[in-house]
Amino acid sequence: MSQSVFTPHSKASQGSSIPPLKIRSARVIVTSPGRNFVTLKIETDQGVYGIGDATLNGREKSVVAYLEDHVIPVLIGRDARRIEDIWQYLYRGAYWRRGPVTMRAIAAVDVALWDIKAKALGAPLYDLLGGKSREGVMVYGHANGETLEDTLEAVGRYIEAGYKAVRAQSGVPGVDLAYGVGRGDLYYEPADAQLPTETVWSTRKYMNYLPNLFEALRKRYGFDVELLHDGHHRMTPLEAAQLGKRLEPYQLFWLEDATQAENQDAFRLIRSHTTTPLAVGEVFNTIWDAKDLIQEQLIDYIRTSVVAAGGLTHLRRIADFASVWQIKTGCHGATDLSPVTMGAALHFDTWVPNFGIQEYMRHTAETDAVFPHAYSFSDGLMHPGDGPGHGVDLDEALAAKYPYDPRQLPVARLEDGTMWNW
Ligand code: EZ4
Ligand code: CO
Repeated sequence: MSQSVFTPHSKASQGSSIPPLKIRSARVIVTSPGRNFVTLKIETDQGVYGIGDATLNGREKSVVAYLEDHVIPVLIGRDARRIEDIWQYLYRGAYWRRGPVTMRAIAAVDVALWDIKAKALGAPLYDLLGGKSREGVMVYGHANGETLEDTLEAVGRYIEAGYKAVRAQSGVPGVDLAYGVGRGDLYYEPADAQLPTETVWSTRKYMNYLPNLFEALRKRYGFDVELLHDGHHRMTPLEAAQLGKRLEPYQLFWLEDATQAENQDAFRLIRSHTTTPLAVGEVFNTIWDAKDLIQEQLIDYIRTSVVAAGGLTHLRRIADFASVWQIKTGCHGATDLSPVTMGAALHFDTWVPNFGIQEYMRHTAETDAVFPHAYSFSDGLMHPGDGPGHGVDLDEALAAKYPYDPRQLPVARLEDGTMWNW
């Protein structure tokens, strides 16, 4: 490490409004209050600390190793104020760029550093990003049911609870364990077993059924509520185009992950056949995954989250790039993203000019207790809180009572046994 670049008391740092904040320690805490979360805590010599989320559902320990073996050793002694430089160091300096493990590790550091800087300034994180652009963050909840009637009722409960937007997923007749259908009403959690649960999928049965669900939803609840749906990468591009067309009368807010997203070109075909708005990107981890989708305006919402895409430093770069084509944000917010990511995302959403919507799946009471947080929900909107930092903490003593519980996400096969996209 070059002293001239990283001396905490260098001349360049004098006169700054924040005193130097030398990173004294960084630790990874794994806890499982209902599901697994990986959290990074960075402490400075000034006593200010920051918290970042590094959870990668079903692959938690790989990020723990990446952080402990390769990231934490190079953080010690650095000036926590230099968020951008540390981001560039971790991204460029690794040589092996991108990927879900690397970018989640970088995200955890980045979010913890933004938390530290905001706390040191005594400001809510949204003020560092550029201040409030709105009074509240519109979120969508997850309604699901085994049958069409169950799903209709579940959507009704969200509307009654004040939600302005609801994602509807339903069991499909003839398909066991369709994506998005929980065993309890509130806490859908797909990572359910030590070895992946095998599910069987039929796109034909799904496509025959889904338009009936949205027809029934519009009949019962009208057109004021926003309705969303997640295809979870199951359709081919042409099937997705057909489904998008058939859903047009029901005016969805978006159809998410209509097809697998590795090949950005595939969305050109879908786009050329349907005006149903398209959202994609919860599995993306850098701007490069979405570059063509954005600059060819093949999507309407970019789903990439703070934890997946290297933290706030990179996510805001994606959002700014998307804004040129009037593409809005729609951050992933499933329960496998910890309350730390939820808090950071709500500060981002409060600032980002091209905000679209934020996914919000409620965490269990045990998770909420382990991660005390300032954010709150009222009348369909969420608020990040106005205290310093991102407003989410970790109760380490309580976290220690919930040891790691290895679980993996399911897999999907077609009816003839062919491996498919879960
Ligand atoms: O399946 O986060 O839109 N939300 C989703 C999620 C994902 C999980 C995977 O860990 O698609 O429910
Ligand atoms: Co999704």
